[in-house]
Order: sequence, then C-alpha cells, then structure tokens
Amino acid sequence: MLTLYHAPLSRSSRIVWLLEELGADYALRITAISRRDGSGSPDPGNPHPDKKVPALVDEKTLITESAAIVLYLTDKFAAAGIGPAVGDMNRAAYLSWLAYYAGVIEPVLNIQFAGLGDDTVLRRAFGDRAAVDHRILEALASAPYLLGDEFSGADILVASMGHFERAMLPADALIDRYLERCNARPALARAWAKDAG
Ligand SMILES: N[C@@H](CCC(=O)N[C@@H](CS)C(=O)NCC(=O)O)C(=O)O
Repeated sequence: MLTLYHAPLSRSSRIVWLLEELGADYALRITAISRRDGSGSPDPGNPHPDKKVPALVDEKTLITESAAIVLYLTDKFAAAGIGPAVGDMNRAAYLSWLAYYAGVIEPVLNIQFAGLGDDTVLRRAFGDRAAVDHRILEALASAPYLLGDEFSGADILVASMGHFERAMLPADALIDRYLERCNARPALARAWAKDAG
C-alpha cells in the first residue's frame, strides 16, 4: 500500500497527479507543513526527515524528494508508460530531465525569486533563468512533451511549476499551449479534485 503525505497546493500536489496518471491504489495523508507565509507548522507524524512534503511510504519504505518519488513510481508502475523504462531509448533523456529539474531548475527559480539571480557564484553553479527557459523552450519547440511525443513524469514536474505560479515557466505562447495540453489530462482533473483531501 502506498501512502502519500500531502499538503494541499504544495509540491506534493504533483505526486497526487502522478498517482492518478498511474492508476495507483494509494492513501492520501493530509499533512500540516510550515508555509512561506508563516502559517502552518510541522506535523510530528510526517515521516519526512525535514517534515516536508511530498513524502511517500511504500509498505515500510520511505521515499522523499519529488524527482526521486517520480522515478520510483514511474518505475514501479512501468506498464502505465509515464516514464521510459530501463533499456528504453528515452530513458537517458528522462533521467536527465528529472535530475535537471531537481539540480538546476528548482535552485535557479528559487535563486531568482529570492532576488539573487545576479550572484556570480550561484550563476556559475546552477546557470541562470535565461538558460533554463531556453532549455525548456527548445525541448517543447519540436515536440508536445519534454521527451517528445510521450507525456512523462518529467512533464509533471515542469508543468506543475506553472500551476504553482505561471511566472515560473517561460513567458511564451508555446508554454501556454504546453500547459493547456497537460491541464487537459483527466488524471490532473482527478488530482485537483482530491488535492484538499
Ligand atoms: N526538494 C523537495 C522540496 C520539498 C518542499 O520544500 N516542500 C515544501 C512544500 S511545497 C514543504 O514541505 N515545506 C515545509 C517546510 O519547509 O517546512 C522536493 O521537491 O520534494
């Protein structure tokens, strides 16, 4: 049995979306977290070492970090075809997007939103917003999804940033159309209906 520790309208919302895409049997455990606006407080029952969400428990195994959870789930439910399996030609691109999301996109966006986008050390370490925007636009200029014709867990990570705040993705009509495609997915409608628990 899978249990997702989830806080509405947070990074765990996209894992609800993924679980719906996968047709997984899962329990949602609505979990309090400290929010940026100062509201909320950590839930002592949350197994995440930092009391964050998402945290996924599969039987007795804990998985944390969005990108790791996405890979774990798309591998576990490989038959759903939401992430290329080991041996698939697109596997390398899939892993690259998941790692790029966690290792570059999230830091760069947070650095920018914190007003530190001009810091040379941070720019050298992670790149800058223009480079991130370029990478996303380049991938979507020639295909409907990041990996090409097939929707994947990488799209869930990237598109969900646009759900959180449209300004987190490039201001380009290409992205508006990409979000429309992703937003039309029935699994996302089901996830939004469940988001608040
Ligand atoms: N890198 C983590 C970030 C998780 C994260 O920061 N989650 C936020 C919700 S969007 C949280 O739980 N914040 C509570 C806190 O900072 O105490 C991931 O992607 O899973």
